[in-house]
Amino acid sequence: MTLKIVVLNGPNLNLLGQREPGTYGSATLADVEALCRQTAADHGHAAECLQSNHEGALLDALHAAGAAFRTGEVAGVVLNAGALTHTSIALQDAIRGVAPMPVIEVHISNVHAREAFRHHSWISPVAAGIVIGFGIDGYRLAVDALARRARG
Ligand code: CA2
Repeated sequence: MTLKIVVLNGPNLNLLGQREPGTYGSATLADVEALCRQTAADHGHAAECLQSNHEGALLDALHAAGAAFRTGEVAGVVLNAGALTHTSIALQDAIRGVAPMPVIEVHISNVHAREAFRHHSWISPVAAGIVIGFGIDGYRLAVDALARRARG
């Protein structure tokens, strides 16, 4: 059965590939989304991708994914919440609110090798898994993990 894998990217990730290549690499958001679509397709699934610079849009997308998870249409969510990772209790509440839908937290850079304010995540305690520091390949690993998990 074809399932949807929802890929959510938060604030400023639309700038990928345009600035700070030393930290985030040279791939663009379009490259990330193409990688997710291809990885999902390799498993017979479909990636649905959204990037937003607005916290509320990410909350709405999580709620919508949770409703579709309950009807068996969605396998789970890959979430790179950007800097909201370090600030947003609302995102933690939303992920709790859609449990048991699996949400995999992704970070392109190794946040633990960076500034101390990036070391804490409000998402990690409620994430099904965390992929950190593998560049954009982390998205492939996360989509792959959700597809394998859905297989049971
Ligand atoms: O490493 C990651 O994926 C981050 O989630 C990226 C966030 C950062 O705040 C987190 O601590 C770690 C930043 C996303 C902004 O991306 C940019 C890309 C290119 C140029 C400027 C920002």
